[in-house]
Amino acid sequence: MSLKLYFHPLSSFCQKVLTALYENGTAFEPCIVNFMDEKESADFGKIWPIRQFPVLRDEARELTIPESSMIIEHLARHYPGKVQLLPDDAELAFETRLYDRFFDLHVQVPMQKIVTDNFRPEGQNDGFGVEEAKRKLTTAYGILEQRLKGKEWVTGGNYTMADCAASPALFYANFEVPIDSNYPNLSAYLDRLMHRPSFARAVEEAKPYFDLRPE
Ligand SMILES: N[C@@H](CCC(=O)N[C@@H](CS)C(=O)NCC(=O)O)C(=O)O
Repeated sequence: MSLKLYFHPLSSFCQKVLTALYENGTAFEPCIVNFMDEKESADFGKIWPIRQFPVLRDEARELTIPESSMIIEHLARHYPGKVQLLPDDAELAFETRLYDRFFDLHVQVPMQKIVTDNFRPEGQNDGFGVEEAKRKLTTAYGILEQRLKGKEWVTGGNYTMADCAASPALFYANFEVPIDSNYPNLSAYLDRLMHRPSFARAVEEAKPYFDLRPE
């Protein structure tokens, strides 16, 4: 098989890429990496020394691609399917990248800050940073609430890479700062994302690992 994905089912950035793969039924070999296992972690470090997943290996092109957005762009270009994850139209492609960046940098990053604080050694937590991250999430929700008015997907009528980015970002962020009745457009959007079969499948596959998440 030409494509190999190094990932973990619980990881939000990995779920973003899994959602893109499932959208178009793209065949790939799943390679789950367990960072708790020293050897698996060291072996993965030989593939991508930064040691962050997801990473895609395209054997046919002899390419190793890190970064979730770059992986999805690669899939869109070389393994296209019925769902155009990156639109041909230059303006729509720009908006897709813009909102993909927005979800990664302004939702995923603060969400990760809050979640990973739970794994810090005792006495080394960063309460100030966590509160700041919660404020950033609230600001991001406000922007998205306006943006999503009258829109099915974040760039309009078509589902794109930006919606793949939104899915795990909002799914996990909602546990940290609830997307409540102050955000009717955003919560309806999250509901649509959750019911999209591609992301629903990624969540289902993550469920066996949910007890690894902090309470
Ligand atoms: N910018 C990267 C972020 C990837 C990322 O943060 N991955 C996390 C899992 S969700 C990870 O590998 N964390 C382990 C670490 O940073 O040591 C992307 O878009 O792929």
